[in-house]
Amino acid sequence: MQLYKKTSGLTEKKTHYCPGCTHGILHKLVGEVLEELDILGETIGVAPVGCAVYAYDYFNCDMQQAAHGRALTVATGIKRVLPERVVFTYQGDGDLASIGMAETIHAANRGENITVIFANNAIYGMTGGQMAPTTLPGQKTTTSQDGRDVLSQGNPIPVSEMLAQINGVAYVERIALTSPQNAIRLKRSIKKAFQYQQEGLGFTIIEVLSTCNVNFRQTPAEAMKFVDEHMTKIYPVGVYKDVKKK
Ligand SMILES: Cc1ncc(C[n+]2csc(CCOP(=O)(O)OP(=O)(O)O)c2C)c(N)n1
Repeated sequence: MQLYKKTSGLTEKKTHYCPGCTHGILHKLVGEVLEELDILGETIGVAPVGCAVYAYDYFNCDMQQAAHGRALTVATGIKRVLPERVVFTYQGDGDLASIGMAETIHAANRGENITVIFANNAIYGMTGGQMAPTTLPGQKTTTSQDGRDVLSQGNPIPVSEMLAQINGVAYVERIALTSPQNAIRLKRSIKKAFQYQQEGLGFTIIEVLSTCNVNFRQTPAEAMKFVDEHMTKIYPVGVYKDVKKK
């Protein structure tokens, strides 16, 4: 009896992700949703700059690469030219909330009918673990070696809370990808976001609290615990906006 089958939503290419990193699991969940909704042939994804830069090699749908932070601008162009296509961006927190913050807020404010998969690992993973706008207070990174000091470096940016205030936004949820149960919940939410897009309801974003065990200088298990015990305190999980539940 076959219990598990690799999703056709991902290509056969082996990913380059570090052991313990959650990008791979997140790719798998998005791939499974695209397969289950039977939209692989009509979906266009936009890959970020960051650890997920090679997402264009992994998702088994049309993909476009954007410059760092510009994924939502590129996705806007694609969606407006091809409104019948399902369009998503896949972005890290440096990409979406630092260099790309203006693009993020304005795409949301315009109510672009796009789905955003936002991997928030509280750090710049690809470039060696520098502090991101999402780094936790006191968190040590290569550019905050004594821990993030909020007096000089500001507080972590709460992306989901901020975007939930914007009229053009249809659905915002934050989930921690730290257990099989949470992965099941996350997959349900990703599916809902794509379905809202299919219904033309507007901007949808799923913020995924993720691990970067290598740059956290932790084991994969410790990194999961860090997300559950520390990240979720600063970034509480939950649905921040759902236009269907007013
Ligand atoms: C215009 C520009 N500025 C800076 C960089 C360097 N850079 C590449 S990836 C990255 C950070 C990526 O971090 P994040 O988006 O959080 O993704 P992660 O790698 O953690 O998944 C930076 C600063 C770049 N490639 N282009």
